[in-house]
Amino acid sequence: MNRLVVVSNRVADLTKGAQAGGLAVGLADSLRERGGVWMGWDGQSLKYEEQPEPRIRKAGEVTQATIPLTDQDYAEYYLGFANSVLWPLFHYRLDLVEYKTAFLEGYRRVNAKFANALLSVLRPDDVIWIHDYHLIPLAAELRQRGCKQRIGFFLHIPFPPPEILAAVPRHRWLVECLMEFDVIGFQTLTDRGNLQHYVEDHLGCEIQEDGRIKLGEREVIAGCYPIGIDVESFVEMAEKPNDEVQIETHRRDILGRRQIIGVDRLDYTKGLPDRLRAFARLLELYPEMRKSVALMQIATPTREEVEAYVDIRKELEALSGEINGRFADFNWTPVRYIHGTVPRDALAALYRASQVGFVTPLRDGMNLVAKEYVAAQSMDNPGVLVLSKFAGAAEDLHEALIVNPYDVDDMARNLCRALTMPMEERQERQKALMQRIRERDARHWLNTFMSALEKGETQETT
Ligand code: GDG
Repeated sequence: MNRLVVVSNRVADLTKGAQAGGLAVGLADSLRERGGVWMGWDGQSLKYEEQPEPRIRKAGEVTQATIPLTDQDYAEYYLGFANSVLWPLFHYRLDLVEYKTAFLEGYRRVNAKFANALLSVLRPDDVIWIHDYHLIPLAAELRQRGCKQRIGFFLHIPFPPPEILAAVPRHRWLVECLMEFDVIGFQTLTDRGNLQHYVEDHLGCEIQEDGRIKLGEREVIAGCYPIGIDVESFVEMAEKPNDEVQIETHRRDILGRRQIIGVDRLDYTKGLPDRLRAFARLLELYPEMRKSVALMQIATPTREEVEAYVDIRKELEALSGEINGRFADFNWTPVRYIHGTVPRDALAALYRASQVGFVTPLRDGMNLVAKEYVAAQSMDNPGVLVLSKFAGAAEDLHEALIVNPYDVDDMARNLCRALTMPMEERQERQKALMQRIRERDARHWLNTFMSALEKGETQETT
């Protein structure tokens, strides 16, 4: 087996259990198993003239190589092009895109730095797997430096339709950079279809019967590889008793109360304001639900230096205060809004202790929280997943209650349906969902992507 070299913007700390962010969780699970090299930014911004050598550390079977960036890189590449242009654009939020030429320059500069740093680590027979929207030009930079290795790319977030992509300057260049990879992986068929339409319309490419994209002499595999979780380790974690969560659950049981749970990075793509409104609507439409159900929303801080994230935080704090002000009683708080990070084992226990998992992104590549919620349920008395139709996970998890995250009444009705669903139906749905997430777990994701990258297999031929 060739050595696997993974590259992503940040490298997760593999010695720690708690990681917020789907990419870190998905990759850490996969790499721990196979071993290899993981390269990325170390999270520091320093002042330097000459690019420093990557810092090398071992964590079990994984060698981590990290580099610092400068303040200017951080502002232009990370906060700028990646998170103020590509992130909103790829989530169909043209209204939030803030494009500046300096951002694009910073993006190219940092991708060149990543390429230089990688050169000192690479061996000729490595296979390289690059992750996410921060590093789209990296294969092109590596090719310019003579790299002949096979290089794959996985996009963790959605890929927008051509009309949306075309709103950003240099969109054609971005897609041409993508075409320098040997394999491009997407979460869903919709995302893959969007790229295919773009390359047919704008680059005059041909899509072959087996799904390969032909651009002149080059052939690129574009496939759909939905990311999964390490189901067994999550089940184990959820089954382990957690004293603090158990005491809380016991108190709720005595009072005959149920809990709806939401867990997200505090991001405007996650549909949080309308989620809170839907919960308030539930209490309005079904007064019998008052005092018998509460919403726990964990919102993990993220990208706090980008203005749109400051706005969403303020909006949510105001909304949860408003709902509590309107409905709370001396012994019942309808919304528990937690702006912070919860340890992973407590999170698993909280999912298990909640009768509804409420996952309502406006647009999401996959959404691992949906899969974690399913993995954490007990077959004896499972909870119900209420899931947005715009999460990549909805392409797979049909037995969830699928909702429109823009329709507050639809979400409220489905919350009520979830809270009153008979046991037999809950068990049937849980069984089917569990089977699906087991079939498409983290290992399956890694294996299918790697067979395309190492053996050139397309899904149409497997
Ligand atoms: C991107 C794409 C795609 C969250 N809060 C805490 C915490 N988390 C963990 C969750 C989950 C992960 O972070 C979030 O993953 P998601 O998939 O839900 O969302 P993104 O961070 O936006 O991830 C997404 C993913 O990449 C993978 O490809 O699914 O569509 O946007 O694992 O549990 N973990 C802990 N404490 C928290 O407070 N320990």
